[in-house]
Amino acid sequence: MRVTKDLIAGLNAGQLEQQAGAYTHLAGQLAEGGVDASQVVERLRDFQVAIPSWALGAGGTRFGRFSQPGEPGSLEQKIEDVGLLHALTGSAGAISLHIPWDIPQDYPAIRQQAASLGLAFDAVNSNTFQDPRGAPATYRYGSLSSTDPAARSQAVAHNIEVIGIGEKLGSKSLTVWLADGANFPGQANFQKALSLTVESLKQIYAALPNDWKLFIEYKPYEPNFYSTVIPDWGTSYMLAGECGPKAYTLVDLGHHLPNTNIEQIVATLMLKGKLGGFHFNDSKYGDDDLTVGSIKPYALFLIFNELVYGMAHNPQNPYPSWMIDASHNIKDPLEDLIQSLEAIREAYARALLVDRKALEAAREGHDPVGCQEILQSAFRTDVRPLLQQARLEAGAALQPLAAYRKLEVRKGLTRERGTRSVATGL
Ligand SMILES: [Mn+2]
Repeated sequence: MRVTKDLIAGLNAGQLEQQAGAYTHLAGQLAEGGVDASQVVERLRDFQVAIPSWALGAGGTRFGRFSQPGEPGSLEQKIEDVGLLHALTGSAGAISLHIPWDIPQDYPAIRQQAASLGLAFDAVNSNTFQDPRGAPATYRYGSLSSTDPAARSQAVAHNIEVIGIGEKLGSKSLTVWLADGANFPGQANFQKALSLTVESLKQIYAALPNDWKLFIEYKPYEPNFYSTVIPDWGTSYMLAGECGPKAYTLVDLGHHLPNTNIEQIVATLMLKGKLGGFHFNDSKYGDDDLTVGSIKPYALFLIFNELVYGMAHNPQNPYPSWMIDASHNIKDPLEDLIQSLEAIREAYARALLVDRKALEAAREGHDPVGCQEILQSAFRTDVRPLLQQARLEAGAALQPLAAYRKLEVRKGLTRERGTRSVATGL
């Protein structure tokens, strides 16, 4: 199924006048505060977020999984889904593959399909949290940190194989997330586990092409509940430093203990030039993988406030790689992703509206009330006309979710794929 530019233009046609009015009104208000709305729109248009191949089927919990009708049953269908998202939103211009769930059979055909939908290949993700079918060694007691040399070398070899697959697709980065850790006090020798992890990561790093980056993701708990080998940004930062200049920390919003000040972590990493990648989601208690912006939109805005500052002031930090890492148990995954993409751009737009000169002056003047007013004035702005303008200019839908429903995309996909198609890998 394909959503063409003509279909979208047809849906937009009836809303053009209303959009022009809303945009002109907001642009006028922003101009009074010295903000050029067209520049914000341009930044929004350029902001592309990768969709992971595992977010296109319904997510499960350890209690069960409820499939959606018409789930993508192959890599080609997953790319097709991301193409649909990109056509509707103009902001999902990349796909991130998970290996071994999505190993391509025909590389030129896969590349050609993605290119025809305007999609690039983002970071490739390795998997050493499940035992590969028929593999001689087990990850039951860890992978890169395992005390079993066979498990370690199998995990290192897998990561190097993933780099090779990514090279054939045009990816430029590898994301490593380790499930390694311990469930009980005394189970693991912390120092030994960390040392072995460094050693393994260095072997993977040595196989990294020159123009690639290694992203090291951290997580405080789960699936292990007592300790995790890379539990926090500090450990990830240290490991990245030990590997070398092509290694970076990856921040996943759900991989923090409740109430962690994530925006401060972002600021520190960007100052040090080590924020490589970002995984968006939202959560109430743990790694809940809920729709971005559904629980804590103000926290997301504060994070973007630091990202915007960092991107403007920290040339030592490369442009981060953006990805959504969320999947839900009961929502239609494509609707869920449209909502997430909207929330990300909304937070970004609001952060772009922060009056930084006034904020800095209020800080210097030791005026916490003024600082709060400046931040919240940007946060309270209804930026939807800016997001809509960015989509309009990109040939995407003014109202992506409404368009998705009006075009009955899920119905169309179900017709093509059947009601029993189950997303591979989940
Ligand atoms: Mn993640």
